Amino acid sequence: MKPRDRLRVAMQKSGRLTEPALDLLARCGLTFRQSRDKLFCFGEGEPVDLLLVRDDDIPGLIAQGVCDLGIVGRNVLTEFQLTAGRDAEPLGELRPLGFGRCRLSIAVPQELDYQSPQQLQGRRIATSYPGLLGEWLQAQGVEAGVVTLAGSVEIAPKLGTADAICDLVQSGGTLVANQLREADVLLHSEAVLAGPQALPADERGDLLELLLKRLDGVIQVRE
Ligand code: PRT
Ligand code: ZN
Repeated sequence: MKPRDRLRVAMQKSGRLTEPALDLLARCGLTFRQSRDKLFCFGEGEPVDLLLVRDDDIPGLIAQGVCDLGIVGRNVLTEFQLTAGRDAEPLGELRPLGFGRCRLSIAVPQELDYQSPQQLQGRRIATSYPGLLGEWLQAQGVEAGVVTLAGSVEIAPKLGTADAICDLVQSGGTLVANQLREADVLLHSEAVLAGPQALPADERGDLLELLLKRLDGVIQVRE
């Protein structure tokens, strides 16, 4: 990658993390001129630009060096770290950001008397997080079939394509609406600032330090 003198931050274009992420950046004193295609936003005050993308693409964009930082759910970042392969640039969680809180949980049909993960032995579990689920099953010593679905995971038990699911839960309303209940928590998640483990060696390193300092100030005021 060529040395750059502007920092590029990837964030979700449209979704749960968009408004709180923009709000956080504004509190850090960053303002942006929105471009017409709304994919790239030029930073007006500081040399920090935004790339607006799908949340799932954020870790890959950082790993490829297209962006320097990203605001993304820990669930998406960790799944990338587990599934990207050994050659991918290792990413780190630079700061937890305190919004977008949820958990990645196993949920089972309401009538199932769930006592332990061992009851999942030989069952099929639908998820969009095969990496995180696979790691957890292995840690529990459970062998189960992992059915990877891109979305609408919660209807898999009703359709008969899975016996249980592993999905994000916030209020629990979606589970109740689908006659499921939360049985075990795999990961507590929130939005995080993700970045490479090593600071860029050009001006972006100084900018990143400045941004982290402001972020810490903003987060402290909130707490
Ligand atoms: O288009 P793009 O791919 O960018 O968006 P997306 O649809 O993949 O993501 P989005 O906006 O739904 O979520 C972005 C991030 O917000 C997630 O990766 C999580 O880190 C975080 N987050 C916080 C959540 C939730 N809460 C949440 N409740 N993401 C999803 N949900 C879904 C969940 O999948 C389930 O369908 O909401 C439902 C459960 O909510 P409750 O309140 O009924 O329990
Ligand atoms: Zn997504």
